[in-house]
Amino acid sequence: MNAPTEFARAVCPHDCPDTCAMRVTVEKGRAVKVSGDPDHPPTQGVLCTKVTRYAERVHHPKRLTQPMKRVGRKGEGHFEPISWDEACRIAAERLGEIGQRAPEAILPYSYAGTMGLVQGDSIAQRFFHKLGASRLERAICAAAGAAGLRYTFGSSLGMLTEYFAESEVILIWGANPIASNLHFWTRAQEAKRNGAKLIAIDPYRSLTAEKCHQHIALKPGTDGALALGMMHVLITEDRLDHDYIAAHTHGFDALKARALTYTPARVAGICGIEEQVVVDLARLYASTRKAAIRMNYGLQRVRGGGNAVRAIACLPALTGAWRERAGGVLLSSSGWAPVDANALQRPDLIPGWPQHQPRIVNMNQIGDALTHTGDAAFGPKVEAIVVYNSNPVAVAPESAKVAAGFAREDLFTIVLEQFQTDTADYADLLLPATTQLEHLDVHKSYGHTHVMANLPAISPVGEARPNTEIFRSIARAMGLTEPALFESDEDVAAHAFDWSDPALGGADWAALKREGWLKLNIAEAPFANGGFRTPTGKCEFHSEVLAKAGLDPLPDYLPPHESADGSPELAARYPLAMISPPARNFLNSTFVNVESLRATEGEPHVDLHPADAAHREIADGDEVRVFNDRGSMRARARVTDRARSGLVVGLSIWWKKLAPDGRNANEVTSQALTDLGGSATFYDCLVEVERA
Ligand SMILES: Nc1nc2c(c(=O)[nH]1)N[C@H]1C(S)=C(S)[C@@H](COP(=O)(O)OP(=O)(O)OC[C@H]3O[C@@H](n4cnc5c(=O)[nH]c(N)nc54)[C@H](O)[C@@H]3O)O[C@H]1N2
Ligand SMILES: Nc1nc2c(c(=O)[nH]1)N[C@H]1C(S)=C(S)[C@@H](COP(=O)(O)OP(=O)(O)OC[C@H]3O[C@@H](n4cnc5c(=O)[nH]c(N)nc54)[C@H](O)[C@@H]3O)O[C@H]1N2
Ligand code: SF4
Ligand SMILES: [Mo]
Repeated sequence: MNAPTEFARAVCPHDCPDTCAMRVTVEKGRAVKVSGDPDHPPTQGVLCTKVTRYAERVHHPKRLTQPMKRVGRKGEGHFEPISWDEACRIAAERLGEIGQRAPEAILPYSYAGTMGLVQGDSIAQRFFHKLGASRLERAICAAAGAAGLRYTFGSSLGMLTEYFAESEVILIWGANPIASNLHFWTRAQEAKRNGAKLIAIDPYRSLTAEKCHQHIALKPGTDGALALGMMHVLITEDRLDHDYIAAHTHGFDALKARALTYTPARVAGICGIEEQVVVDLARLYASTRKAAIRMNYGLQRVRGGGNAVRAIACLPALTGAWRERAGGVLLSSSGWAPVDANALQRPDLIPGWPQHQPRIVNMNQIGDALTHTGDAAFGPKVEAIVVYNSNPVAVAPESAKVAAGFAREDLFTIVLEQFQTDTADYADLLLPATTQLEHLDVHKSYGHTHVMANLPAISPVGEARPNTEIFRSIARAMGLTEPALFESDEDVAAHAFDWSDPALGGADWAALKREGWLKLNIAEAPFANGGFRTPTGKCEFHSEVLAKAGLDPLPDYLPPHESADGSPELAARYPLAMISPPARNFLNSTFVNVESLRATEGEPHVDLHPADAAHREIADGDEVRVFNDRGSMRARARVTDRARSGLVVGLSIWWKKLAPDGRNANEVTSQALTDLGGSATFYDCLVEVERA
């Protein structure tokens, strides 16, 4: 299957559903070219623009290549090089001392700089578990949606991407695949050429929405209501698959009673759209079983995000779309891969586990956590933070608080990074990490159903080390002897999956390494005959698990925290809803420092509707100030009807220090959480805009 190697085989490590297979051309020890593997079915030989530039990033002149310690004041970003021995000695001394006295005062902070299971979640977790450190709730992105799927299907499961090409109707819901899920877009276009109708549901006319047949520009955070309104039409017009409902769902009568309260007229009012749009959408959706929904995470970054995903996830079971491989819904496919999280992360290493459970800090509230002085409820003040695979000073909400926390002189901060990010500026110890071309890893995907192996293509640049090796080095310097901390990357990778799971078809790590990827065995129409992974084995419209937790067992619409319905007083002062979804040429805050990509994005912009601009005497191209009680940022106004009225859109996530005013959209976003899953609410944010 795979050609012999004049190239090395790698996997795109980024937090993107596509998890592309890459070919790396190496000359004299340098990666000179990275391209999409034509043999890998999901990749089809194509990488996105950003990652085509991966070699430029790997050999970028500003790569961190030596361990460094802080010389100036916190946050100034002045460092001097030291040896690895010295760096590990300092880290071991401080973490050792704090760990003896108050282990929970140590907090790891990480997210998806790499999606690799080895460099992401393995030795690092084992290390912090062994110390008894605080645990991090990794909920900055997808936790509300994951919870919505878990309560409805039992896990993050959905339609197989390839069959969207055969769908007749595709709802692209809270998703902007041209920017953030390119290989799905290819399938959607295939379907479009075959006559499928594409509908975007998005408050903003995104790059994707403008290429669909219809764009439904609802108010942000109102998707749950729209889904319930669709159900109202499906039920009152009897466009239901009664057999599927009887055999494979749980709680239809209760759901029906709930949905009947969401008349199209009521829903139209909540969503800010025409009543007929709700009716027509439901009718179109029910017109074929080859009706597919591609949700994405954009719709769940609001208070009601978990419920909205749950409501939408119920739709294919009502119409029986699951009977077709080209019908159903996909938000994440990650639950199909039999990852052995316990083997990777070893929670059993926690002293006193499971009776003793160290506290959990939600990463979305890192601003509050780092500025908390400690009390009985919170536990000890955070004295040390170790950041890897993340750039919280740029990406976490309510940035002023985050920066204030990191600026604490009494906080010991270690940052493992490839570049000197906004967060790295606050480090006491800044440790150089390898990139995907320099280390070994193993991947699942949340957009397709292959598992993949990434083998190093080049030696580490400078003195950079893989995350795993950095934690092993610190553990050694601390005198720890737990064997699990010193397992090789290869051994960790070999145990990343439960190889006895039938989805892996009897393969093993050696086979995965040899082949580069393996397609999981999953039925083409995975829920045609039920088989959901919930307690009832059915698609749970009504969830006993939620009921037992004292939560609403049925999906519902919850108004955003910050909206005229949710907080009228706030809405009177800050009438505009701001969303800050990803810019096409950045990947979260990664790539912002690659000059060619930053040049394409230009400078920070905010898009606002002509009526909202006129009202504020703002002209296209004016410099504006976006603000609320939490903070402010400056940007260049683009006056455009891409943004529906009442909406402000600031494509993100800029490095603060590369923005003209040293700020980004997270100055105004809030630390409030979603209904389910404790997720971030980046798109639940009221602001005002004025000419600067
Ligand atoms: N180029 C690029 N690709 C990326 C990323 C990147 O930064 N850049 N980030 C990666 C990551 S980490 C993730 S999580 C995904 C994110 O990508 P997606 O999951 O697609 O999510 P977003 O881009 O946050 O939002 C998608 C769309 O939802 C819209 N939206 C915002 N609020 C609402 C709402 O309340 N309702 C509805 N219906 N729509 C809403 C936005 O306007 C946006 O057009 O992409 C990944 N891929
Ligand atoms: N306003 C606003 N804020 C948002 C969002 C939004 O849409 N709007 N999106 C949110 C979402 S969906 C997400 S997922 C988060 C993303 O937040 P993060 O996961 O923090 O993502 P990045 O900003 O890409 O930062 C990842 C960092 O990891 C580093 N890195 C990559 N590989 C490695 C490695 O192997 N080792 C080490 N040590 N470092 C590595 C990269 O250099 C990069 O600086 O941001 C969230 N923040
Ligand atoms: S960021 Fe996504 S689309 Fe781009 S190469 Fe990586 S996996 Fe593929
Ligand atoms: Mo994300």
